[in-house]
Amino acid sequence: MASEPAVRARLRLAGQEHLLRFWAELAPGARAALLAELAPWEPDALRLHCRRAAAACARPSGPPPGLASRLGPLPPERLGRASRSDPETRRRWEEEGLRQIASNKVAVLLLAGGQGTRLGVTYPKGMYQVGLPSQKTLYQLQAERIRRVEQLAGERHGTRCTVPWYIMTSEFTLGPTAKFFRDHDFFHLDPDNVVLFEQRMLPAVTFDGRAILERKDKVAMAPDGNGGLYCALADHQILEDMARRGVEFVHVYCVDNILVRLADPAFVGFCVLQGADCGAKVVEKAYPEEPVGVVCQVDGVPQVVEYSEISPETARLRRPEGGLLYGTGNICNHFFTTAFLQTVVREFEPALKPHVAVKKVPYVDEEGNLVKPLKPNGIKMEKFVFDVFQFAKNFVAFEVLREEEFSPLKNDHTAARDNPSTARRALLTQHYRWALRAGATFLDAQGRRLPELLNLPPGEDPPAVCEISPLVSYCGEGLEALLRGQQLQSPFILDEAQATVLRPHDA
Ligand code: UD2
Repeated sequence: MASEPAVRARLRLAGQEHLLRFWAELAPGARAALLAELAPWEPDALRLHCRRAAAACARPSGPPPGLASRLGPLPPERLGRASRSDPETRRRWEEEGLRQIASNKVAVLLLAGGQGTRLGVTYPKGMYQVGLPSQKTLYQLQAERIRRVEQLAGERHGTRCTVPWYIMTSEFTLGPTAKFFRDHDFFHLDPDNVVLFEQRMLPAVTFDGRAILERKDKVAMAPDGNGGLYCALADHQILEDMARRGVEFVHVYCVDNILVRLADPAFVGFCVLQGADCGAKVVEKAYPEEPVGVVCQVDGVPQVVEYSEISPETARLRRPEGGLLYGTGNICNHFFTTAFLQTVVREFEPALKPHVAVKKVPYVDEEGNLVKPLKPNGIKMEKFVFDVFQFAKNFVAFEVLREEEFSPLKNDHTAARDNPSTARRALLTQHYRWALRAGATFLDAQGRRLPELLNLPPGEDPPAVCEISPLVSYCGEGLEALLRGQQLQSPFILDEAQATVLRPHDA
């Protein structure tokens, strides 16, 4: 264990000796904890981090100057459209995806290191449940979709296959996530195929470049952004683990989209058949200010411009035929070949530029009082997962329908959009639609037939409550055999037990 004088000397080199200013009054346990936190920091790296943060923050906020003139929409040949392709083409993509899954070549990787500040919960977002009849959490829905897609691929190709689940956590989310999975018996997945690993943390810094103490014995730290993935892959030998399992394709996704299709065979198949090394699933943006990045080109190179970095004027530009010029919305669902990830980790990671987020960071003042600032006072530096797109040799985007695949849970109940109610409604509306299409009708508690509305106005709840377990249907498949001609009483849960009751038995 490093000694206090040694750590102090290193902090002095980095210009951060103030982090030890309460040393004299700390108890032995607190001293040890603080030394353990500070000892691994390299003085040069710490100095550079603090300087960079202050310098980045000193630059005028808003989009980088001149960005608008360097932007262009993604050329059509890079964009596949799931909804506008003929059924035969879609079938080919799906077949290819299922074939790769059946050969154990596909893994999913969840980015779950975020703090979920906007949702306002103190536990990891994946543990949140939005109030579905089944009371399933986001993690459970995801686990069940993995099991179902394994089953679909296995049945199609007569094999037993595995889609390993890699979960990137942070200091905030690792412990509770690991416990939650253990407490829920890994949702019946083999624990060997659920790999949790941790991203790095970085100190939050004041506007004049000083790391912030959140307690007398603790530095304010924040995860290094979802682009911290690439360092974390190297830190924990995740690509080596993938290689051992024979994984060649990885679906990377963010935790909060209740409709996420894990290892989506159509997306994977499309990317593989296009020979892509890197891909992004997109939806048409709902409105210019929607908080999703825009998949586009900067100086002719495919990239994502994040919602925080595009100017309102650019975001509002329209095509001559209507529709947003930059309407290709990133939904944080990415495809990577493991070969591409290896190149990124080996060569390109250091070239990723951190982005600046100015936040309210609680701190202890000179007298040692805890202060909860009312205005932003600190800088967090984050890398973005999509900033590696620029290094791809063959980048493609895959457009899907929002109502089928995107409803993120970002905010608490007080917000108008992307909150627990909108997420719950999106899932239940989708399942109601699937059931109607499969030929079911719904009755109310008194046995009266409920209206059948395939096109509900936005913001309206479906006339009947219907929840379909991902273990029964991954994306609406297989329901006709169970539901055609059935009169279902709302609320209706189609889980595995119910499916057994409904399944036609051979005479
Ligand atoms: C993300 C995308 C945005 C859009 C939107 C759609 C990025 C940088 N931005 O924005 O373009 O696609 O999602 O919903 O991807 N995370 C970590 N470690 C961190 C920070 C975040 O793992 O240090 C995870 C987080 O747990 C979540 C995902 O990354 O699963 C996205 O993070 P977010 O919800 O903060 O991103 P958001 O909504 O600003």
